[in-house]
Amino acid sequence: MQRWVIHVDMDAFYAAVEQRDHPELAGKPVIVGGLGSRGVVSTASYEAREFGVQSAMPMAEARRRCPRGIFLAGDHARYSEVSARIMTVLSGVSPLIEPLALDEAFLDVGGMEQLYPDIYQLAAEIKQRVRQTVGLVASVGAAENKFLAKLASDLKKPDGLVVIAPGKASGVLASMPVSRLWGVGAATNGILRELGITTIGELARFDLALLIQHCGNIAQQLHALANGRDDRLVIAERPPQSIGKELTFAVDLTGPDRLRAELLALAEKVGWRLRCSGYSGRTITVKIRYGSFRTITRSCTLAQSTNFDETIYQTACTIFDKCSHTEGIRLLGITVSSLQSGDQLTLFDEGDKRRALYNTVDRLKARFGEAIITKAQLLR
Ligand code: TTP
Ligand code: MG
Repeated sequence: MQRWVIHVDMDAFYAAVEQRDHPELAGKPVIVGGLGSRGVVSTASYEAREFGVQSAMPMAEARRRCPRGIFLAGDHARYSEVSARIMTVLSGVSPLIEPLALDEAFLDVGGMEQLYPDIYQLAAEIKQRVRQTVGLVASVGAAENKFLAKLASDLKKPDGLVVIAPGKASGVLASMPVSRLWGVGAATNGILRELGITTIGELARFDLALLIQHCGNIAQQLHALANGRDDRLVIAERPPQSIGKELTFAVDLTGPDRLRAELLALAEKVGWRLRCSGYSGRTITVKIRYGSFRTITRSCTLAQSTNFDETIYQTACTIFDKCSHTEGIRLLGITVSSLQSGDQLTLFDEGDKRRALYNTVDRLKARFGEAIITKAQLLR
């Protein structure tokens, strides 16, 4: 069976999220990073890259190169949320997904030939699903292994789609500098240069025994990569144990209405996180820390797993009502555990209607941020 690995990497990820959420920034040089005197650039939109602005560059240098740039501190919670959404879309393509960073992942798609006429169409479908769901552009590379797939996703950025067909790697690699290989830093680069090796093609043809003499342990790996060989497997991420959220209040809270409103806000956040990451769970746990710092956790396990805000909220209220209310409360938390992949299963029509409602709500949240829509009770 042909091995196929796909690598997905979002274009100018942080900057693209900012441009998507603030349409007035579209087409402009947007630079996200530390705005303090010693800040560095996290990323720059492709418009800003034309001015020579790059990741990891001191912000002061970026301002010199691009005085008309729009400089933003960024919103990391938001990027994580968008990332979770992207990973869920990718998990829908193949359960064998290995996220590498917020904006990139490997997918093992070997054996999916029956579902797609060819690998190019599968890669195109992934780009389209990501664009439809989160409104952002991904570059995608497909090849017979991880190394080549990652290289491929980078070849035609932005908005790239490159397939390196089996056996065609040497043509792509030949003239690339050896620094493109994993494991080649400044030191190894120096050694290779002394051996007269600057391109991957030269390294691929170099005598392995001689290379081991000069580079030691890493030689074999480098030689294999230079020849387009990479045996590493795509390792699927293990599902999380639980998903939750807790909140410490500025002053200790009392009064059932106020505390129930906090539970509702927490339930809404936890439900959204579950749905974003494609899980539902059966065990709901409420954590209470009283003003005296005494802390208790109480759980309840449902017959069916859920990721619906209301079910989480109602269960949390039932648990909460059974707890002591003689002191003010300093912290409240809700956690959902006993997780399983996928949606709440339900045999009733009611579940389908609610699912449809959540799909609409979640599309709005994914597109415009978590705060765009909330329960009327929470609008105070
Ligand atoms: P990258 O995928 O390396 O960069 P990018 O998505 O911004 O641009 P492209 O892939 O189109 O070249 O990194 C993903 C995000 O990680 C990036 O948007 C910001 C963050 N990041 C940093 O915070 N510091 C860094 O030095 C780098 C490289 C990335
Ligand atoms: Mg990227």
